[in-house]
Amino acid sequence: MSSDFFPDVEQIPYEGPDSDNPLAFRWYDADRLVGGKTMAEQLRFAVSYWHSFASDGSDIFGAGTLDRPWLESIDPTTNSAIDPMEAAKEKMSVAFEFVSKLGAPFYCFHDRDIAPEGATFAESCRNFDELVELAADHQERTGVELLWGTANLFSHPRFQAGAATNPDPDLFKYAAAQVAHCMNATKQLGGANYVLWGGREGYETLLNTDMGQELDQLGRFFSMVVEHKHAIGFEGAILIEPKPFEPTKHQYDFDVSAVHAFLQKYDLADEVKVNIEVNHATLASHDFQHEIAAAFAAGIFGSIDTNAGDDRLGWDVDRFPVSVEQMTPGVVELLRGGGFTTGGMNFDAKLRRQSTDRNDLFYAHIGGMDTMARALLAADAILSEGELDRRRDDRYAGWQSEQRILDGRVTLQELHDAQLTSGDEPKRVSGSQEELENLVARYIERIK
Ligand code: XUL
Ligand code: CO
Repeated sequence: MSSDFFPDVEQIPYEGPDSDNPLAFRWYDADRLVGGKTMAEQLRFAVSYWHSFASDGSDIFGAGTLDRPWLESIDPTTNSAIDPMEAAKEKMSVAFEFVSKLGAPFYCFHDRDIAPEGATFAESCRNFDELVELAADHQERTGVELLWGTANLFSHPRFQAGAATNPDPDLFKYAAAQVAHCMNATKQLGGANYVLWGGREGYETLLNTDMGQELDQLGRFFSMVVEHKHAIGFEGAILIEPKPFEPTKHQYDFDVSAVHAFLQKYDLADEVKVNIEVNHATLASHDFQHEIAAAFAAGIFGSIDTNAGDDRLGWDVDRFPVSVEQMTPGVVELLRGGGFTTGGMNFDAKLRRQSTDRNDLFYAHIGGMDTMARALLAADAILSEGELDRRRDDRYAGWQSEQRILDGRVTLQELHDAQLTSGDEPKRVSGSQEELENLVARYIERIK
């Protein structure tokens, strides 16, 4: 495949809110300063290899619909078998063509997205290494960087009972080898982070599961990852991506709080952070903004997989975000926490199965990037004007003169005795939620 898989698209330009050009940004203006950084630096967008290039739109009811010739096994023009390594190279050229024409600064991948599995582990490693070399050349040529790498420890049937939490130690060993190899490659490609999503680290039934044993295995696995990070001198962050269920009925890294408790138990809270996915947050019955705030409160915020769920569907639909109203509160929490350091926003989002034109992939990303850019502008305006934080600070103002309670210098009995003598009924103050919601709505309406 030549580098013109998307022949009618050149560089996607920024044209401003009045533009009707469907192949232009209306809000994402990479160099525009927002809150002291450029939009590109604030949002750190990444294209996800798997949904965009390694998936053909198939679902459990039907075959793939998308135009992804490198995923075919037979070449329809010659009727001959397609060499999977050649196909992987074509896929990579198209991926870099797309990311650079889009103008996203980053991409991210699973090891198996970029290179085919071999007949043996050694062959899989050789396949992967060859494509990693090629990725290094493409990165160099286009300036696109790697936000994160991750190992796919869930697609192959060998992982049917999990990877690190598998009852069979041979699977733990296999997964450890695969993660070590993928971490080495991520370092080689200058990746800013390394992600671990517990693909099948969970269970279907307790009738055959020793939960304590599995959690200890997972704790040891993550410790080995951290030890390896230091051994190879990888400077990026290690990120766990919480998800409450799917594919297993119960996933161990349920949400940010479960991951934080887990990290504390296994003494990893200073070494590992979280990669928060919007649709995983909503599946866990949280708002996206809840998970961001929980991560900052615990000191483990890392990165964001941005997408959107569907109010009526209780599974991971991975839609591209389209609602500024829905995304703004999450970006408010992101900015309140100080924004990204090594992390960024990758689109863990996929085209709908009927979106079969090549340019649909551009429309999807342009819409997602414009939505997040508008959410950034609204969040920045809300926080710079300061009313929201002033109101929040006012609610806690009483604590300024009661620090001794938080410092542990007052006992429960002393508070009891003081209450007996003062006898005062605490004053009730309005939470003003609706007024604050209207304030946020005003900022969203006025984005310029
Ligand atoms: C699955 C999911 C993964 C991770 C990376 O729900 O979110 O694609 O982001 O393994
Ligand atoms: Co994800």
